[in-house]
Amino acid sequence: MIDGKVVLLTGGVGGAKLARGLAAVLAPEQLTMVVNTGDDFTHLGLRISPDIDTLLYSLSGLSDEERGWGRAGESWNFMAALRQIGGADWFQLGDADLALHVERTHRLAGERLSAIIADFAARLGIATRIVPMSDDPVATMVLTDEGELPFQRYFVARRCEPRLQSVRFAGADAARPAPGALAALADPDLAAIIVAPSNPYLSIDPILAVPGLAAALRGRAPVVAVTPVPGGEAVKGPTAKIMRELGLGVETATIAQHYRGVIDGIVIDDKDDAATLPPGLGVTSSDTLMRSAGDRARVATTALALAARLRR
Ligand code: FO1
Repeated sequence: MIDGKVVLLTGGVGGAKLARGLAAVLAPEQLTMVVNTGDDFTHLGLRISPDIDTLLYSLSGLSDEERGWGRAGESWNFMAALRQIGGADWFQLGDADLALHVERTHRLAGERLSAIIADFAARLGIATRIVPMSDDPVATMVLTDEGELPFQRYFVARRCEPRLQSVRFAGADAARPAPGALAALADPDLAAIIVAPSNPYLSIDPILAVPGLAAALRGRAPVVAVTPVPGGEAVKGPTAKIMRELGLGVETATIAQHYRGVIDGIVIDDKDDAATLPPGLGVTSSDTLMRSAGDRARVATTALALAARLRR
């Protein structure tokens, strides 16, 4: 496999499959996941961290695989009762999921998000480190033809229907990387940094927007991305729609161009054309669709093998 430590940069639903693949093929102490928190927001007084929670549920086997977020076998009594008394019902909070948000919000009065998540992960039996990109608040804001919308208003309430014009990450300039993220990137044994096939514009860019993190990525170990648009199609979610709205070609070459200066290599899909990629990148090709545990492990191994090759 690969000797040394691995850092995964990831969002939620799109990245969770590769996260599971890496967790399956690496020893827990080899892997740190640095997770987007630009989607985090305060709702009904509760602090919600969707991408972190998606990883917590995915890696502990509690996730609803069909929906992609939240817990399997969830009940919705809270939402029904909330609706009855006129509460905001555009964002679904399952009864069991609610425990995570209530406890996180309660503990945030005196603790850092990264410490709380480390504790949740340990209690859910997850040995891999899950680290928020920052303990400081960063809020993804989407400028659309309907005006500027906070991320969850755009993504969930408006189902990504407004035409996207640009994205900004409020608070990112002043955000410091979470200590665990910096420590993982400064580890002398670091062998690979993998960029998950999450939405580049909404899930990975917020991580890269945290100033100290972007700097800490450079020159440490090969950075390898996995395409989120195999064969020019997004597997799930709005990546393809957003790319079209930004006037970009929906293809892996556009993603490689977007990550220029950040990545050293890219795992493209067998359906992609390597000839269209920017020169100078390490490239390997695979079937990148991850339907099964075997697929997830294969894509993880492919990305790690490319990083190992680029390290030599
Ligand atoms: N996504 C939805 O499309 N609708 C929801 O009602 C919703 C609720 C929700 C609650 C907790 C949580 O952790 C995630 C939730 N998500 C929901 C998913 C999430 O908001 C997005 O998929 C991510 O932010 C994008 O990565």
